[in-house]
Amino acid sequence: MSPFPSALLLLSVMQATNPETIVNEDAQKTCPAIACCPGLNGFPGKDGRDGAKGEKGDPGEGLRGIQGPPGKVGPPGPPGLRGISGPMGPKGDPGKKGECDSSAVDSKVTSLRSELELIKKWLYFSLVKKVGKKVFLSSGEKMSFDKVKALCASVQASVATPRNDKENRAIRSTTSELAFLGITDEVHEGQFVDMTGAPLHYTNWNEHEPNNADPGEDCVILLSDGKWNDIPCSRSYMAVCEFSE
Ligand code: FUC
Ligand code: CA
Repeated sequence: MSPFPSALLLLSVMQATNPETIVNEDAQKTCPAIACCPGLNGFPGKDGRDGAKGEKGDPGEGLRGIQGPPGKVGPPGPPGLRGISGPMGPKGDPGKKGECDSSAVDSKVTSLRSELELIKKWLYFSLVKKVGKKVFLSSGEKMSFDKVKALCASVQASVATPRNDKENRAIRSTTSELAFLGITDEVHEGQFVDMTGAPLHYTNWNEHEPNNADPGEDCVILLSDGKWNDIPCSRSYMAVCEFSE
């Protein structure tokens, strides 16, 4: 606040308390008494309201404080990928010998064997043909040669392959349909072999066969009279498998 109003106030007070001692030439000329003097200034008013907030100042130049303590531990993440299997453990101790009645087991095995033999005899009545230790059985379904191979392999058998007239007739009698034999010349055209790749010692080709008439006649079927014809392997014929007893 300027000091001027305070000095003016002091002068005014002095004039008011002792008017005769104060020489004021202007006042004497124009106003003879106190009543003519200019009014006195009042006391300063109250402080005004706070002004608007100023802009953020520049960062201070003092030294930076030390780093605060670490924050709280966050929530656990999702589970990771399964790890690789560990090495195989050591072999375990031998188990204790089971307590069982061996004579009861023996008699059960004997009864199961005789029941199995009986069931085989029932099968031999029609579906299954047995020659020596070989058994031929038709699935009753027609399919490509690859599927016949897969089907026979799935029952631990192979595609029926006659080694003599008796076996050829047995295979023929398992079905009234034309059936694939386990014989092909897929590897070397004209060189028919069995399923192990061995050359044939027995054949029963029809007249003028094998003729590879349809290029790619690499498989063989058993005709209704028991003779053989080469045909394409992709065609569907009856599946007949052979089992060794
Ligand atoms: C004979 C056979 C062929 C085919 C054709 C219709 O030529 O050799 O394989 O079956 O007939
Ligand atoms: Ca042919």
